[in-house]
Amino acid sequence: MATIQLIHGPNLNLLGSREPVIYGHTGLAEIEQRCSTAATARGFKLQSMQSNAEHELIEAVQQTAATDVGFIVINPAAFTHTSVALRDALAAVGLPFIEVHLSNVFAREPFRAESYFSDLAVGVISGLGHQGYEYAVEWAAQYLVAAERDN
Ligand code: CA2
Repeated sequence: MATIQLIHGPNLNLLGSREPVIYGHTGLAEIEQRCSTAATARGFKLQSMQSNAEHELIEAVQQTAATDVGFIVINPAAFTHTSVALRDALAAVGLPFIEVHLSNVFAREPFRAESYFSDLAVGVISGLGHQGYEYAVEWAAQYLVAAERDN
């Protein structure tokens, strides 16, 4: 069974401790635990990483090519709006991915409505808080079940 890779971009290590009105009260560890439970319930493993450094996120994406990762769930955070390099890494690896945002990026400053990832993503979830990650992992698991069945 494949692995689902969760990738969190810069400043998301602060979740649960700052700006709860925008980003909620749930910390990264709890989000990862919930996603892991959702993946395991469907027979998949979940790996998770967070970095504040663009090159580490790029390396994490590149490394999936040498593993059994079959799907990526990524919140690129501020790199959503700036990083051609992270976009290129996802395009190069070619794995299906869902772009997740805790907040509704379309209801905030105009620059947050621009993403370097959305056109490559299988789908985008924005504004559903921490549950957005769980929905994405659920969807990824169903996608992988169907892909394994059809192969
Ligand atoms: O809504 C999201 O998930 C974002 O990806 C979060 C990014 C922001 O730049 C995007 O436009 C939308 C910012 C992440 C910062 O995370 C923090 C968490 C807690 C406290 C402070 C920042």
